[in-house]
Amino acid sequence: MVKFGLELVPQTAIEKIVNYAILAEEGGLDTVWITDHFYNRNTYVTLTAIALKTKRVLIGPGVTNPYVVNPVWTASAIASLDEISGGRVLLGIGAGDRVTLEKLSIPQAVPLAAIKESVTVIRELLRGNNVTFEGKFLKIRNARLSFKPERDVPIYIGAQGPKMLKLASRIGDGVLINASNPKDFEYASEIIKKAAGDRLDSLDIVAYTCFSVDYDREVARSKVVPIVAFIVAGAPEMVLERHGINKDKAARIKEALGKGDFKEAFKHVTEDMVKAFSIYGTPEDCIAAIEELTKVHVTHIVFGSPLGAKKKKAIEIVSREIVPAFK
Ligand code: F42
Repeated sequence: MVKFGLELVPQTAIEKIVNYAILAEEGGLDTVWITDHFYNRNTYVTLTAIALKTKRVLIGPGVTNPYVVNPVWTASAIASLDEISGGRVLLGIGAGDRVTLEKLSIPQAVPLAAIKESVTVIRELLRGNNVTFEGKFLKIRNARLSFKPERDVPIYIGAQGPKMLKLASRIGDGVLINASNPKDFEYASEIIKKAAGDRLDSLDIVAYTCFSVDYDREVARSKVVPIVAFIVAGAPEMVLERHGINKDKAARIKEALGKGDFKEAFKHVTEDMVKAFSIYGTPEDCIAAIEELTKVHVTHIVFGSPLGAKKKKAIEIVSREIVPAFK
């Protein structure tokens, strides 16, 4: 059965984020993911607050990265969170958002090695092992946690590109794919199937969607436009081609965003862009779109930003009308 999760961006007071997580748990969702960007409220502080106020839902960073946060620190944070949540933690890790890394003058060097080595080291530390490691990205001598979780914590890897998808399928317990359209999952699942081999059945393939629901379709649509503008501006050419999006139109949006002219950028977001990069509309529209994703090997849907005009209302609609349609 398909699993459901909620992405929360800690841009608002932690108390509010915790209340959304409680709503998600009460509404029958399986997972809650907290994004990680240094300029928002701290991911682990937010997750700790959620851990203390929830009982069942699985929680984790979605996703942290090994450039800003040293993997040994991540291992310790995840083990601590596992303890305080009663064994409900998932770790989401990825190569990091390039724009954010640039602000810190951190080059996203050797991202494949960075993820592979970090996952290896974090897993060993979480198993209570003593780690000495000499890699391209990480060099660690005689490191060990003074405590450890009582189980193997599942590790999910954020991946979009072909090489990262391959790596994630080989070493991850799950793959978090930032996409909302079946075409992207058809593409990804070909790579995943080949790379995962025997592990395919146990691999959790997650659609980390840009999602917006409202009884008024136009209201739902208006909320995804700004996010879609940023996705289009950052999308590789191959992805634009996959969705038949005109490169010049995408370039116009990128240029306007670069100048900070959001109104101009959003004006150029077309219907094909919105359809390619988001799930939006009435509950029925969203159910139909999710059904399409389940046909292309997606095993887990994460409802991501913006969710809707009002987050609380959107989570209630998701819990009451969308999730039950799949149970
Ligand atoms: N990033 C954040 O910073 N914070 C978040 O909260 C966050 C959430 C999130 C949720 C879901 C998700 O899927 C991604 C999310 N991200 C978040 C983004 C994430 O951190 C990564 O940036 C993203 O998932 C990585 O995307 P990607 O698979 O396209 O990987 C990049 C690095 C890439 O270019 N991959 C290429 C590929 O084909 O997969 C390979 C690049 C390559 O070959 N590199 C060479 C190498 O050796 O590694 C050398 C390159 C060089 O010059 O160093």
